[in-house]
Amino acid sequence: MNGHQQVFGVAPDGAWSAPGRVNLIGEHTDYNEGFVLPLALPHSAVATVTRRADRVLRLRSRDVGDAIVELSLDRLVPGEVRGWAGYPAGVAWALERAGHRLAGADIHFASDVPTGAGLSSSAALEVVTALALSELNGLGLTEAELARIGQLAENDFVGMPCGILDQMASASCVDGHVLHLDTRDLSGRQVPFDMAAEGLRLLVVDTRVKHAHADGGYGRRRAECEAGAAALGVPFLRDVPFEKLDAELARIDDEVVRRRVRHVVTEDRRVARVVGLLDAGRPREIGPLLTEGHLSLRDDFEVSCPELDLAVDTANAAGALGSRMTGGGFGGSAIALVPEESVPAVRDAVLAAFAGAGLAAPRIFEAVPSAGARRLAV
Ligand code: GAF
Repeated sequence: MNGHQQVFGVAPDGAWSAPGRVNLIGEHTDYNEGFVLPLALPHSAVATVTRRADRVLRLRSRDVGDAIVELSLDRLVPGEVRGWAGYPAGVAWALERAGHRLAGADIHFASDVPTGAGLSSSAALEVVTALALSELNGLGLTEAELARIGQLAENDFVGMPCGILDQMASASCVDGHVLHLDTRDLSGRQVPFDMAAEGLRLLVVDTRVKHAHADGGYGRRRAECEAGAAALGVPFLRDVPFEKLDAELARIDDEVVRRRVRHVVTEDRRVARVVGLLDAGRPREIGPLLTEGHLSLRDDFEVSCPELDLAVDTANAAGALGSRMTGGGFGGSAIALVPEESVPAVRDAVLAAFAGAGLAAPRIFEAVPSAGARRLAV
């Protein structure tokens, strides 16, 4: 399967898959212990794995050429495995650090999650590796434990200070649903999101841009949120009550921190309102909340960029019910909730707007809420 036998000369013991995601709403709330509402994409990373008798890890990706990355489980050092292999190697490292003793493995990856697009291609690699190694080593990890291992790999092995949104989405989503997740205790509820029944489509516009300051900007936003929580004397911004927001904001001297706080607190509120509308069977009405979330990310949190704003403004003007950037920002993708009959008009308008602005054509596709990580039949 997927070239595993040709590359490693042995048949795989099994195959596993983990998807990328889009976040319907709830952005930059996860590291504030707030709420998120992701759905898994049909795009996923597939890993075929053969267990080895030694402590060698051999990693190969169909998507990045022929090289096999060979590592020892006894000598995994944070920061020393560059590029895509850092994610699976980091997962092995995180599992061992959590006290699990792993057997070596030959792992072959094939992913169709667009990379660098803010669609969690890294989390897909992490979660598929964690699930495969958990099952092959009899660890029996829960979805939340798999996600935590992926996050630990990314935070402490790769060095990206992400929250838990992407890994939980990849590990736990269910097809036809969005996951209403409380990132404080990782309790969640699957909320039905049957767009087709309502004549709706969720379009993803991958702008194909990633601005250079993305990682530094993300870390700075985290620090500003921590400063906001400290100024208000709460452990996390999730603990600031929406009802008292104006009074709380008045207690913050720093104008930038004040806006960061306002985004996070209002975003948690928007997640609750979107869930309320979905539960009430009124998905069309979430559109304005999506757009409101985008404006908050653009103006208060300052993580949008001209390409994302162009995608959002153009989609809305061409008939979308609402649109927003999704994921960390500074480039990457936007989503647009579009009535079926307006899909061609929105697509054409966005393509024309990018061409008119002298930008490369964005990749536009439909996000169908899909299944989370699972074992595949080989
Ligand atoms: C990135 C991070 F990896 C997530 O943890 C989350 O913070 C997101 O940006 C913003 O909501 O995808």
